[in-house]
Amino acid sequence: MNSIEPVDPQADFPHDFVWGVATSAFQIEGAAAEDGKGPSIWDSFCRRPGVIVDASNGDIACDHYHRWSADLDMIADLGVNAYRFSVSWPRVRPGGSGAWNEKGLAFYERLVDGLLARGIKPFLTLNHWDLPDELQMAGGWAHRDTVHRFVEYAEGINARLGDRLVSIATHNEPWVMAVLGHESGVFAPGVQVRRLAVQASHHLLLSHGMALQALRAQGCSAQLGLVLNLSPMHPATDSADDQAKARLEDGRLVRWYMDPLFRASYPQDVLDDLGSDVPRIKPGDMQLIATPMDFLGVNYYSRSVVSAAEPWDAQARGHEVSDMGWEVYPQGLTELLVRLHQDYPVPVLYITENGGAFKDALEAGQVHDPQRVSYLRRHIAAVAQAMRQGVRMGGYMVWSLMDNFEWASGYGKRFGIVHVDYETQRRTLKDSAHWYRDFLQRQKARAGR
Ligand code: IFM
Repeated sequence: MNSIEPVDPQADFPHDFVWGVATSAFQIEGAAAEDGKGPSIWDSFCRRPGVIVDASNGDIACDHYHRWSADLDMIADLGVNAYRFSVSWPRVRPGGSGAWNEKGLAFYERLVDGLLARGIKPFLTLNHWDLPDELQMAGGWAHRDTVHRFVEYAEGINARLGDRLVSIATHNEPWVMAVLGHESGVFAPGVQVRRLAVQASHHLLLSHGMALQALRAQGCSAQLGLVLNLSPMHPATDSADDQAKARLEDGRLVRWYMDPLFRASYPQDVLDDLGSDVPRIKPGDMQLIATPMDFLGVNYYSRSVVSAAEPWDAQARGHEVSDMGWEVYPQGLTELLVRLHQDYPVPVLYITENGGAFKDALEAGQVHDPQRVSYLRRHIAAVAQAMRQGVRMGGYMVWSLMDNFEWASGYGKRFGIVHVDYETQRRTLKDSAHWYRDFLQRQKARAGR
């Protein structure tokens, strides 16, 4: 089956399903050194020659720090009932420890209150990659002290905003921070030491579990969870080599996170493969990591195809791909969700990110992006299909609300359903935004019947 095109995916969604759009602080806020914000590892990383394709940075981005109110109006206009955003840790606690920055906290307070005033549920992520630089200088996520700094940060945000939040996710995509940040080094902090990547992943998971316990001890009423980037891992052929490699890659991407969170242990095959790079784990760590969550967020973009011989190129094989070169494979989302549901005692699942970068252009005030419309429609249908197979889903969020800083790819890759002209900061709803709004309107009409 190559595509999922049900006539009416809406029929499957309950009236209280959460529909949202998502962003992250570093990718949209700008105001990199304003109102007391400290530098993050991404501010520093962007200054290294050659690491960002277009040599850009997050200094201005979408200027959301100044345009937040109009942006919230735009979000409300889409008809979504939720907005997923992240807090910039160095904006609220510039050095990662020590003094808090009142102006930074006040910004997020305005944002949360602004969402509530517009009837939109705030879904907050604490860590979407922009660690305070000062903590990196002390060892960053590879250093156990950062776990304790993160717990303090989580407590501070909860004390200030927790009573008004619907959901708090501790981390966004720990695999990315660990592997791309510390093993391949293509993302901040740009380290290339596998042992440190593995240790960083353990500390991210540990800090997640400890933060959950700390927030619950504070009486936090928001739903608490974590967001993982997950994909089905398919062997390129039936050969034993391809199958073995796919199994190991599944271990590194999926089971390395799901097993500790839901079984309090790391997968043995991955530990065996790591040899002397296994993480240092203290007694009690695994139980802390497995602290029960209220929800699990899943970010899905594509499947992975694994070949022992050479990298598998979807485009060269004639498959539909996005501008990132990622295969468009909606049925992989159903497969992934059903597998999580069958293999683990998962709580309610949210699609916290799903979307595509496609080349699009602003012409005569319009942006026609049929590929993105098709991508979203087919992936929403894939979620509906997983629900029909018994998976408990709480919501779906489009990545992303608007074009933004796509990390090492700079500003060239556009994921938004809203186009951003970076010269003027003018926002224009793409066809996909109109499509999503119409879809949500029909959804509301159904619920009202
Ligand atoms: O832009 C990113 C986001 O920050 C995290 N998940 C994947 C997106 C697309 O690459």
